[in-house]
Amino acid sequence: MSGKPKPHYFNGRGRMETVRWLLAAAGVEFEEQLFETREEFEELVQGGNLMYEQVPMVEIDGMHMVETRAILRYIAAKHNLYGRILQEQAWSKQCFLCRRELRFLGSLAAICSGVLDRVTENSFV
Ligand SMILES: N[C@@H](CCC(=O)N[C@@H](CS)C(=O)NCC(=O)O)C(=O)O
Repeated sequence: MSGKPKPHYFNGRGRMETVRWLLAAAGVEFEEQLFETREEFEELVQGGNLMYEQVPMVEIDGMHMVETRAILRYIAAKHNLYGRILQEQAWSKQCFLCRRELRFLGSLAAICSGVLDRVTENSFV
């Protein structure tokens, strides 16, 4: 394991994107391992380092960390981005929870636009 954190994820933003943002905000360089195929993901599963057979997984400080929120908390705590006092922690929690909702709304918008495309295709509009 090199000194740099190594995030493992599918080649897309998904659940890893916040981890990337946080590492960038902390000024930490990282080397990503991105899968292009399901087979590459399965290989990682077979390697036995995914506690729940799911990604995101980040190799960091001798660990193979999984669970997005646990990863975020670890990085934030390590780089003093978690908030030193309760008010700062409340502020960061507000930002984090709002980001989760934006992600949800983004997914919803994608689904809705797919539905709209289908409605439009099947109508005479
Ligand atoms: N609770 C986990 C959920 C992780 C999760 O759902 N990962 C998906 C990709 S975003 C996955 O690895 N799926 C594996 C599969 O579909 O076999 C977290 O927050 O990290």
